[in-house]
Order: sequence, then structure tokens, then C-alpha cells
Amino acid sequence: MTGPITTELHDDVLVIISNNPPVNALGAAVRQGLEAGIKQGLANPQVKAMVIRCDGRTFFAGADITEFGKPMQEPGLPTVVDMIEASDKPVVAAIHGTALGGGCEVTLGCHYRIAVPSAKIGTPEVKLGLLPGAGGTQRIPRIAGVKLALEMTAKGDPIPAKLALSAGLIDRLAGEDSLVADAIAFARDIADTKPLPRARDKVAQADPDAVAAFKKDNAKRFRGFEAPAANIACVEKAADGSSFDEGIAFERQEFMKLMMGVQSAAQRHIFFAERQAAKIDGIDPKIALREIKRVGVIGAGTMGGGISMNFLSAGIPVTIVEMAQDALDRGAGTIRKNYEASAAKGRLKPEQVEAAMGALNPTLDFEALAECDLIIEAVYENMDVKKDIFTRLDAIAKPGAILASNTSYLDIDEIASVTKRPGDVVGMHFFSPANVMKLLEVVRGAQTEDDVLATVMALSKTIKKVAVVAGVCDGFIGNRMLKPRQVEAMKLLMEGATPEQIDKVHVAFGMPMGPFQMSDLAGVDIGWHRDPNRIENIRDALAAEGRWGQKTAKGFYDYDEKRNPTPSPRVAEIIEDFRSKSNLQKREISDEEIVEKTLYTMVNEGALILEEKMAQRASDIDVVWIYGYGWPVYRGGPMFWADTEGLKTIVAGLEKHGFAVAELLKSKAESGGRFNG
Ligand code: 3H9
Repeated sequence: MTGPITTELHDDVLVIISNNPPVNALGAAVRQGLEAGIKQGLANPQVKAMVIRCDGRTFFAGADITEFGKPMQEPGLPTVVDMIEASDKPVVAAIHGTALGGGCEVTLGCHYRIAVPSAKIGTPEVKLGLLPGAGGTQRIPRIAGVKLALEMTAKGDPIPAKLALSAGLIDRLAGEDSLVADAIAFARDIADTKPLPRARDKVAQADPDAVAAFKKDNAKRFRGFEAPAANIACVEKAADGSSFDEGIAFERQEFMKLMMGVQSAAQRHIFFAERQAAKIDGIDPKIALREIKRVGVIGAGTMGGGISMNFLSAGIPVTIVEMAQDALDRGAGTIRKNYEASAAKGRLKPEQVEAAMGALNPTLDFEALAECDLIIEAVYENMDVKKDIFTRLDAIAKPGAILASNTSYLDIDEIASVTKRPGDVVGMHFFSPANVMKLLEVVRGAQTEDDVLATVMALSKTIKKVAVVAGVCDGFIGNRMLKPRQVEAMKLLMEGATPEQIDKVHVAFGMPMGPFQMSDLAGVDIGWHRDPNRIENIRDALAAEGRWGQKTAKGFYDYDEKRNPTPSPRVAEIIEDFRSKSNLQKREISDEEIVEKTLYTMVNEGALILEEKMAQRASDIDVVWIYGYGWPVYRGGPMFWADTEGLKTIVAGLEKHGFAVAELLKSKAESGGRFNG
């Protein structure tokens, strides 16, 4: 046999092997090869049993997502899975790495499954806005019950081999290094079993209480998404007394609905966008990287502490520097407290907490940074302070050390200019809380060396961040686009909208919170303390009255002890006051106008960012908004969303309100183009 599938005959066992790097996706050639391999085993009288295994780093990681949306080549995956199951010679799946999606479904078509202890199996299709469409929703409940099937399909997190073993999804564990031999021996052990166990023949017990509880427990997580409900409905169908074939027909119908929908297109877009973001245009992917053995962090506040945790958790020692002992102790104490809280929730073992803390070197000695390979400055946003720090760093850092600033909007080039090594300077903009938020904006200065940028991008993967390259501009990608949204939201208040109305539109859109809820969370007083006598706008007026947001239990909203917000009559008065001073007439504002003014303007800013080459590609902007600001993944990020709205609609909406439309947006709209693809 040629192509990605080959076979090996081991006396009476035929081993069917897939070699389709990088992740053995089940593309057309793999499906055709599997079909041919099974036929070969069935036709050869010497063969008593078959084993399906994969070469490389993982068992099949699922259907080939790049084939979605293109004409389907036969045989489809459901056909292949059915054919394996129908075989009257036993077929054993030998699993290592991750058997995901269609890969998991292949194992469920097999009569037996053996896995190495480190393997994981799962059906993550829901994360692509889909459901397991090759029988997974019908076979998992029949083997493992409704409860686990709901968890696996509607949430999509893979489960470890041990749990799969106890649930019947795996029959035997192999030695970590002897999978092939153990699988062949297993195949011989069960070669004569009659009748063969087939998932389709099993019966799943309905469990309406479990379904109701599952829906209730996950209502918040599933808000706005279509795919979880479809997964749940399919699992329910598997246990409602319908035949297996009826269940499969229902699964197919629901799968096709999702596959044709905008949400799945958006979620698949983000899957590839996230991986694309790691690629730096114009830099050789094989460029030699700088070695990062120890990281230095300047500032042990919330940001510095969170940043440090990323490296400590990845096993990279951190030297953290502060100016005063109490601040240093507080910072190190917070890091320990955070780790201990994770341990209390069972996410870390006590020895992991100690290992992380043991790798932290808190010090008041700035010169201790001399031994670090990467130093990240995380002090407050003040250009003079940052310049001073970089001047001092330049004097002590070892040659080749990368000097990074965590600034969220300041000019990296100006910071770099005070050093004799601007090529070693880069921006690393973490998002708060830095140990939790996945996004990292990596800011490429005018002189940042290629290997510095490539090293930081690669390191971001080690610390489990999704990194995006941004150019030097005010607010980089994310905060720059936030600005028009905030400005327009404030103007709308003056013209007659309420904070509640604007926030409601954003939450209904799928954002975790609206602009005013966000202000209350971040602090209405940000930037106001510099000049507390100034009362130029509604925000200043709120800050001057101590309405600083959640921290003072009042901001744009009033808060109770549980931080539940209620509309504030006082805020309404303040808004009214400013409105009358500005001679503005209050008018009805429609939800549509709120969308056009606060969201279309973000798209417009995104287009300017692309025009100015401050982002490498539109999908990078989408990644920033998904991972940094909670943009609903089922809308695929602002630029993907603009494509689905239609760029002509966006342009018309902007023009209607007199906004200057970015040239790139205008030209794409005129030519019928899109930002993505
Ligand atoms: C499905 O199965 C539907 C069926 O139920 C029904 C059918 C009828 N296809 O993530 P990495 C690429 S839906 C095509 O960086 P890692 C990826 O783009 C599928 N390509 O590696 C990247 O390419 P590049 C359900 C894929 O080690 C490269 O492989 N399955 C696929 O960090 C390396 O990927 C899933 O949703 C694919 N299925 O993580 C699983 N998967 O180098 C999706 C990966 O050009 N995959 N690529 O950028 C994953 O979760 C991770 O890739 C995995 C490895 C955990 C496997």
C-alpha cells in the first residue's frame, strides 16, 4: 500500500499504520487507506485480528479540518467507522497521544481499545462549533453512559486514559513504551471472541435528571453557543429508545446544521487563526533562538507577580525585583497565595507549589538581574520611569539579554532609545490577571532583532500564551481598538442612552460585560488621580464623587455586598447635568445605533491597524479580541464578524453616522472582498 496508511502482517495479526504528520488528521487519503487496510485484513485468511495504530506524536487527532467546506471525498468518516465496526474479525485501536474527535470515533468503531497511560481521548468538536459526526454522540453514551457522554461531547475536554478505562472507553492499558507489542498480544487474546462487542448493539439508559443538572450547571458557559445544545440533544437521542440508526440519522442532521452555520465557521477560523498568529512574516521559522534560562521581572505588583507565575509554572526560574521590602514581601506572598489556592482546588500538588516558589528569587538588588536572559519591566505607566529603568538595565544586563517592557500603550522605540542595544528591546504586553489571561501582545520595535522577536514568540508557547505580534502605536492592537468603543459609548450617554442599555447590547452580543461594567471593574478613577480637580466629563464627575467602580461599591452602577449591579439614580442625574450643560437634546437611541457606533467603529480602527501594518493579518486582530477581551468566539473576532455582517453594511453604518471610513475597509467593501480569506 502507498500513501499515509501501510500495513504489517505479524503472523495472524494485521497492523494498520497511519503516518500522516503532524497529527494524523483523518483526511481523504487516510480514510481511503483505512478502508483498504480493513479490506485487506478481511480478505486474508491468515489474519485473525487487526490493530489500528498511528506513527508520530499522536493517534488520529480528528477529521482533517482543512477539508471542511470543500466537496467531500469518499469514503466519509462515518462509513469508515461503520466498516470497522462491521468487520467480523476483531479490530483493536492502539492509542497514544490524543485520540480526538473523528480519531476517538475510529476507536469507538473498533471492537477493543488499548492505550498507553499517558494517552487522552476526547471529542472536542464542540470547540469548533460542531458535534462528533461519525457516530460519537451515539456510541459514547452506549459505552460510557449519558453523564460522561454529556461532559465529553458538550464540553469537549479530553479525558485521561485511566478515566476512559474505568468508563469502558478503553479496555486495557499498555506499557508506556510497549504499545505495539501489547496491542498485538491483546489482539491475539481476543481473536476468537464471539460475538464481537459492538457499541451499536449496546443500550444507553436515559438520565433526564443528569441532563437537566448538566444544562443548569453549564448555562453560563454555554450562553450564546449553538453547538452544546446540539451535542446534548444527540446524547439524549441515544438514550431515548430510538434505534442506533435513528440516532445516527439525527446526529447527521444536527452535524450538517452546525457545519453550515456561521458559529462553526467562526470557531474553525479561530482554531487556525490562533496557530497562524505564532508565525512571523518575513522571519525564517528556523532562525536560531536565544536561550532563556532565567527571567527577571521588575515590579512585584499585581502585574509583575502574575507575569512571574507564568514562568515559574513552566519551570523557568524568576528573579523578581522591588524597591522596598514590604512591597517585595507582599508580591511574593501573593504569588504563594495564588499557588496555594490552585492547590486547594486540586489543580496543583503541594510539591508543585514548593517547586514554583523555590524557583522564585525575590530581591531588592537590581544588579541581581544581571544573570537573567530575559528581563521584563512591569512598573506603572510612566515614560520617564520606564526610561530610567531601561537606562539602568542597559548598564547591568548581560550581552544578548532580551529587555522587555510590559507597557500597554507607551512607545517601545522611545523606551529602547535610551539603551545602546535597541535591537534587544521588545514589548511584552500581558493582560490582567497575567497568570490567567491567555493573550500576549508582543510589540516589535523599529529596531527589534528578528531573533529577539522569534525567541519571545516561541517562549510564549512554553508559558501557554497565545501571542500576537503588534507594531508600535498607541494602545497596540487591543487597547487601540477599545478606545473608539469607549469614546462612542460615552457620547451615546450624552445623547440619551443609559449605561444599562449600552451594556445590555454588548452582553446580548456575547461579550462578558459591556463598556460601563468594564469601567467599573477596572476602576472609573484610572487616570483621574493625576488631576483630581478636573471635572471635564461624566467619568471625572463620577470619580470626584468617589464612584470609582466595584472597589467603592459604586461607579456607573450601584453595587450590593455581593457586587450585584443596579442602575444608579445619581449617575442618571450626573449624565442629565452634563447633557443640559452641553445643550444636547435627549433622544431615543436604538440598539442598532449602539452596535453601529460602538462595534463598527472598532472594525474601522482594526482596518486602520492593518493599513498601518500594526498587525500582521486580520486574523491576528481576531485572536487579540477573543483571548484578551472576551469577544465571543462564536462570532470569530471583530474582523471575522465584519466579514459575516458584510463589509458594505459596516461601511454604510459608519457613513450614516458621519465616521471617516478607513481606506482598506472601503476598498474591500467596494470589491466584495473580506478581511479573512
Ligand atoms: C472532527 O473530528 C469531526 C468528526 O467528528 C466528524 C467528521 C464527519 N485537521 O495544535 P498544533 C494542524 S473535527 C487539520 O499546533 P499541538 C494545526 O493546524 C476535529 N489540521 O499542535 C497545526 O498546523 P500548522 C476534531 C490539524 O501539538 C498542526 O496540525 N479534532 C488538525 O499543540 C499542529 O497542531 C480536534 O478538534 C486537524 N484536525 O496540539 C483536534 N489538528 O503547524 C484539533 C491540528 O500548519 N487539534 N492540525 O500550524 C488539536 O487539538 C491539537 O492540534 C492537538 C495537537 C492537541 C492534536
